[in-house]
Formats: sequence, C-alpha cells, structure tokens
Amino acid sequence: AHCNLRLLGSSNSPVSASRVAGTTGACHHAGLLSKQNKTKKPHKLSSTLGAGNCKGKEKMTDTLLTIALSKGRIFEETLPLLAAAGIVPAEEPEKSRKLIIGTNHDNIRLVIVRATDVPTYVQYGAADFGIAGKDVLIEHGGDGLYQPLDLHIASCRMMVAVKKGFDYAAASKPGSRLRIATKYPDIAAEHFADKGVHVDIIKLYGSMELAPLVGLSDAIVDLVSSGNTLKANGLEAVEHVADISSRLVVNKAALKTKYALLNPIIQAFESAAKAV
Ligand code: PRT
Ligand code: MG
Repeated sequence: AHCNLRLLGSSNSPVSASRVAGTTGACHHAGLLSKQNKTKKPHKLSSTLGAGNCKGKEKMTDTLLTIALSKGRIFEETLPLLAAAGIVPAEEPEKSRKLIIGTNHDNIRLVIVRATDVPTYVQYGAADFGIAGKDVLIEHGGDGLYQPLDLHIASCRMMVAVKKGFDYAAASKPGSRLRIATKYPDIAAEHFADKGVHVDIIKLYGSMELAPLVGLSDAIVDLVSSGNTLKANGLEAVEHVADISSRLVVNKAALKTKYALLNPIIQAFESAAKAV
C-alpha cells in the first residue's frame, strides 16, 4: 500500500467562490435566510436581517459566508453556538471526508481545517470567520484578525509538566537552563523569559508527553484539561502558564463588507456563549 503525492489546483479562489455563490436572479438581500430551504422553519434572525424583504434594490454580491472550523472538540462545542445563530451543518465532519460542508443556508458553508490553520484561512479571507484556541492565536500572532469574543469553549490550561520525581523547583531557578519540548514555542519562550530561566526550545507537532520520558527534554509546555494524559504517561503538571479557551476570529475586511450578515451571527454567538 502506498499513496500518491499530487499537486492539486483549483480555480476556486475566495473571490471566484463568492461570485459562483451569487446565483443569478436570486434575491441577495443581506439575509441569512434569503436562499434558505423553504421547508425549514425560519429562524428569528431572519427578521433582524430583513430576510424575505428583498425588493430587488439592495443587491449584495458578497453574500457567501465561509466559516473555518477544526474537527473534534472545537467543532462539537461550536455546534450549539451555530444553532443559536440558526445555522445547522448538513454533515458531520467526523463522518465525512468532505472539507467543505454545506449548511441549512445556501449562502453559508463550513471549511474543515486543522486547528492551527484556522487563523490563516481567516487572515487571508479564504474564510470570513472561524473559531480558534487562544493557544493557536497567540502563536499565529493575530495579523488581519478581529477577535471580538471569548466563546468560553474548549477550555483548558497551558501548563509546564515534567516526569514525576523531577525536581522542577531546583531546575527552574532564575539563571538556570532548561530544555523544553512544545508545540507552542512563542508562549513557552515568553513564560520562561519572564521567570529569568534560559531555555532551549524543541518544537514538536504532537505527543509532547513523550519528550521527557525519552530524554528529549526536561519539561514540556502543553495543554491540560482532565490531566489524564499526563497521568497515563507518568508526568505531572508543575506550573501554570495560561488559561486557554477558544475565540471567535473574524477577517477584518469581511467585517466591513459583510457586516449585515456577520453582525447578527456575532450577536447570537455572544448571547449563547454567555448562557453557557
Ligand atoms: O489533534 P490535532 O493534532 O488534529 O490538532 P489539535 O491538537 O491542534 O486540535 P484539537 O482539536 O485537539 O484542539 C483544538 C483546540 O482545543 C486547541 O487549540 C485548544 O485550544 C483546545 N483544547 C482544549 C485542547 C485541549 N483542551 C486538550 N486537552 N487541545 C488539546 N488538548 C490535548 C493536549 O495537547 C494533550 O495532548 O489533550 C491532551 C490532554 O488532555 P487531558 O484531558 O488528558 O488533560
Ligand atoms: Mg489534538
């Protein structure tokens, strides 16, 4: 069994995609539900947006909304927020191999990307908005992103962890030197700089817990939620670095050009996030 690496091209740039979506003759008033499946019950947002009140005057070309989400915990915890905004995905990304998933609105689609890639898709306008962990956003830097809301989902803690029995207090005195394995080099570097500890950072892409066990590093900087992964690998958390949760990130240009579409969704997310 072997796989082929191929260069795949597509003419579906974000710009052409939005043009394609603007089907001719349809009413493109700034309404989420302007092209909604008629059998579906209209959501209350439709009145806010004035859907169904198209008089043919305000024709919007930019009616396609693309939302970047990652599979797994963020997707699951985002579903209720999407539902609060009247958006229901047509498929479950875990069960589908599709990377573009439609919703109950013809003009709203989801793109399924790696958690670390969400800010990049939104930054370049390939997605109008998305949801990303604060961990990912700090490492990305936030260029081109408007971050209006902490959604309080996918919450966890960024921690320093070591092999059980390792004397971290002695090893992390100001002026000492530590080897740190992490997926988050910027966050780790800043944390240890603040403590006055010199660090050699080893960037990893996964299974950080292994590094101290095989002598690759003295400690790791990683996310912890239940603590079960650390425990199962004979590690212990020894220092808090940051509290992490996921944020809504919006493309700055889209916020202006698609404000009428985006604002009600942001509002709905805000109320739903508060209610949790
Ligand atoms: O998993 P994959 O490599 O595909 O991508 P990813 O890890 O970037 O994505 P995903 O879906 O696992 O995480 C997306 C976001 O969820 C992260 O960017 C965080 O903001 C947030 N989040 C919340 C977490 C966790 N909790 C979490 N526990 N992300 C990862 N973990 C991992 C952690 O790295 C460790 O390996 O889960 C393990 C620890 O979990 P416990 O419960 O055993 O402590
Ligand atoms: Mg993961």
